[in-house]
Amino acid sequence: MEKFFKDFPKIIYEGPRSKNPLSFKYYNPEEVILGKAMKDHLRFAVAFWHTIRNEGTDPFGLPVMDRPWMKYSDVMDQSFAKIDAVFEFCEKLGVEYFTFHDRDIAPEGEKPRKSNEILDKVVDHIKEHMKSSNVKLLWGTANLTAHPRYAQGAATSPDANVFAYAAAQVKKAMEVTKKLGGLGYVFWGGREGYETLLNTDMELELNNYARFLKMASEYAKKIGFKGILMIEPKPKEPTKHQYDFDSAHVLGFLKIHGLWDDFKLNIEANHATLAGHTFSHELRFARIHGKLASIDANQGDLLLGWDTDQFPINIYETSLAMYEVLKSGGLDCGLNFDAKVRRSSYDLEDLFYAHIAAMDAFAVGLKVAARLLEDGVLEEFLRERYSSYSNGVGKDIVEGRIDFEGLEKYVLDKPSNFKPNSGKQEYLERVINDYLLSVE
Ligand code: XLS
Ligand code: CA
Ligand code: CA
Repeated sequence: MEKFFKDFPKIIYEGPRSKNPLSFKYYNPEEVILGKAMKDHLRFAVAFWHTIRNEGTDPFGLPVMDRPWMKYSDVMDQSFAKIDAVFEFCEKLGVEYFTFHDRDIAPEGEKPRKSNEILDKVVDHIKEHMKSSNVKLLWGTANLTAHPRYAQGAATSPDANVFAYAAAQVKKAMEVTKKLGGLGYVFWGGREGYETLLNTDMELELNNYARFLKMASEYAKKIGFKGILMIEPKPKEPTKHQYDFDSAHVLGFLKIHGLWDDFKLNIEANHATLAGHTFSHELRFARIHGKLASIDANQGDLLLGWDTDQFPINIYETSLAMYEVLKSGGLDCGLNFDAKVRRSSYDLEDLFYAHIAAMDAFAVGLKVAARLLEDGVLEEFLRERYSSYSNGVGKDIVEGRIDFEGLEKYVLDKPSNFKPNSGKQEYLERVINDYLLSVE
């Protein structure tokens, strides 16, 4: 078996003062934080489509990255080499999980039956690697966006034949995910949306989307898949409007269609900002509803209006993200680097630099969030800010013991110029900076 990363050392923790760019300064996998090893809090995953498949093409440019595992002319040889590459890369990096779409790992055949056979061969190759490796599957998914038959959607296609193709593809992808012991399965509705309402039966499409998801959830139960089924919100791109717009849309959709207990959420940072929210907002909304299952860890560029899928290096963001994760009691799955190196970062070593930077950024985030929680600074502030709901009229409101008439009576003879205490935003922002600046 060809070794693709033989020129690189195993990446290890060397501490903040190390000058070695191929080492972790903060990610110390076995270090225990709040009673759990860092690696178990974070459960990092390498995304197959970006790290292994991406060759740096964009709408204006040809491939620019020489990836030795892509050089094989025989498609099956290439598929096996890509699997060899992901295992070798994860092992070098000390990342224990990866994620994939069915079509990332295996090409499509001339009929779905043939596609399934090809996929099975590649899955057997993955299983072989898993026998001697620590590397596991975080989650699997099906690519329902690339093939021309999905140009107008998959489960929300105007054509019932396409619905059937998509169902068959997801059925197989779920079987394969189960076979590989995936912790979850992701549904991302990339083309489940519309370009114009003029040609769209929105009511039928939404109902069909719900029917599709119900069938998927029933099939998961039928085959005994124990992983978490997740929907990944994204507001737009490739379509103008996507039905799984953001956490709130998706959770509302699940409620309306009786799917609440069947799905949780996989939140991606870049999709949050595309929806006009912060990453923390999406995590918070998922978390307070008990629906935060996994994270696609990346970041966007606020000056660009599309999904740039950059490696997450902003420690302010990773700290607030890990705060939500800890408050949620951890993730069912983990942190998947749905991120790609920039087109001009075409060396193999850039793949290492990118992942190392991102892993360190989340390790810092974890440390900061753990200290914030231990010290209870934000909790204490919130307790104080909302204290009027713990007694008196506030308690009556919260416990449903008072109505409009009672509330009118309560305020009628109070001075009109009432004003609550200051929100102290700048004070809190400085507190966060203090924690960031004192991380070790
Ligand atoms: C695309 C999505 C996609 C999902 C998996 O924007 O992020 O990659 O994570 O289908
Ligand atoms: Ca994603
Ligand atoms: Ca994305």
